[in-house]
Amino acid sequence: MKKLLFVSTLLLSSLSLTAVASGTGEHAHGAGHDDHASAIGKPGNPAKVTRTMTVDMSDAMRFTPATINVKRGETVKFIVKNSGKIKHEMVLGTMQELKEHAEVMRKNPEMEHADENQVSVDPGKTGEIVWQFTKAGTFDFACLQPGHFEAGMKGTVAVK
Ligand SMILES: [Cu+2]
Repeated sequence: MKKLLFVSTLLLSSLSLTAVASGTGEHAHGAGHDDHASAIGKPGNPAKVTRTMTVDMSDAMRFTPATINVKRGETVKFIVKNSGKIKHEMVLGTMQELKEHAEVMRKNPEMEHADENQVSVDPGKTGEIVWQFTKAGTFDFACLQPGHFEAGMKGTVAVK
C-alpha cells in the first residue's frame, strides 16, 4: 500500500506536476528514501539516548502520562510498562497513520508488530521504543489493539 503510493508519487513527480508539491505533505517523508523514517522522526540510536521515560499502559485504556513533551532532536527511550491483564501496545505516529493502522488491526486482530515506532507488551511485562524526534510539532501515540484506541487509549507527544 505504502509502496504503491510512493511509486505513484514518484511517477507524478517525474511528470513535474507541481500540484504534488502543494499536496497534503502526507508522503513528504518518502523523499528521504528511508523506509523507517516517518513524519514524526526516526528510530533512535540506543547509544545516543538523551532521555528515558516510563509510560504505563492499563486496562482502563489509558497511557500514563498521556501528554509527553520533548525537545526537537532528542532521542527518547520509552520504557513501556503493561500493568494490565491484557495485551497493550504503544504505537507512535501521526493521527492519520494511527487511524489507518487501527483499521488494519480491526481486520487482522492477531497481527504482530515489528516496526521500530511501536512495541506490543504482554500483561505484566515491559517493552522499549527508542525514537528520535527530528521534527517539531504535536504527534500522537495509541494502543491499536482492537477497541482500545476507540476507548481513548491514546496520547500526544509535543516536540518543541
Ligand atoms: Cu491497549
